[in-house]
Amino acid sequence: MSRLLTIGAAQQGPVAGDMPRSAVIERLIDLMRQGAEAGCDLIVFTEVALVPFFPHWHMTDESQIDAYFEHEMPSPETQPLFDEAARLGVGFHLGFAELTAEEGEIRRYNSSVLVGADGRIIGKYRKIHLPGYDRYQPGQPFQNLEKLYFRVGDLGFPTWRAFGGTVGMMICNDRRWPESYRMLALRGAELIVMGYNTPVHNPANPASGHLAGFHNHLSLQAGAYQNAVWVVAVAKAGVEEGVEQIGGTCVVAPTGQIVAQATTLEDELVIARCDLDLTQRLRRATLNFAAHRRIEHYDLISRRTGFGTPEGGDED
Ligand code: ING
Repeated sequence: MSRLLTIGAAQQGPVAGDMPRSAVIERLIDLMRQGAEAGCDLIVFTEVALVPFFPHWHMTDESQIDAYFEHEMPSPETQPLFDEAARLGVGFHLGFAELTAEEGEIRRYNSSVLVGADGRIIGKYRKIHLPGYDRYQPGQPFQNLEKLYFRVGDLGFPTWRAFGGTVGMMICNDRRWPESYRMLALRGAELIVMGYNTPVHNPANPASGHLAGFHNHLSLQAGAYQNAVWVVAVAKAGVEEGVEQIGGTCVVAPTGQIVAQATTLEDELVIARCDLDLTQRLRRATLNFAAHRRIEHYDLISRRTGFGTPEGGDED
């Protein structure tokens, strides 16, 4: 029996700095309606979907910074998206900048929520791998100040039973770290959903711009194949507030194959029918962790030679 899930990866074009949240929500509702008409069970929106990716510029005024955060989810401004999901009977994933008061202090995270077809929140994730810097970088064409504006996520890599399978989330830079996929796979994830804001130009490695799209798909395909998991990754694409971002929104099968991908840098719905049972077939064969994976043997060599030194290498 196949557990088929029709997923809409809702790539988003740029969000202009003066675009009100209500206008962005209208764009998301339009993409959600397209998906519902096409029979989608789940719509995946991108990272920090409601505002421009503000870590790309330096701010010091706290009220200016906090205007980019959601102080509650849903809020009166985002509630229409939740209401439309319930009306259409479609679940969704949404990335947003989260501002919360916890343990007597204000905390800010790069977060995402998974929402059921009834419009109720199933789970939340907070981005763990924050790239970039915690202070202004002089001389750069744009910044990446996620370490300045966000705290490291404190929820780990949870998974939830939802949409007929087991679902997990990660966010953007998490996809470049194999541990993100492995932790979710070890917790049973059959589907991983995420958004990303990825500039073409990486100021930290200026010679890599032509590889931005390749490294995006490489990370996603490797993670999907090496963990036998469906991966849906959604871009905020195009030139947003002067920063050119890659598109490449795609759905990757547990075999590592890209089964659907975006062709534009604008709002574009990419649809794929995903058989969640394919993950189980692969995990009973090549990727059978119990039968083939031997973590108790991985560090035998390094224990003999000292961690990180080649076998027979001279101890310092
Ligand atoms: N953006 C980028 C990403 O990981 C980046 C940051 C770009 C890191 C290019 C390394 C190379 O896709 C976010 N938001 O994490």
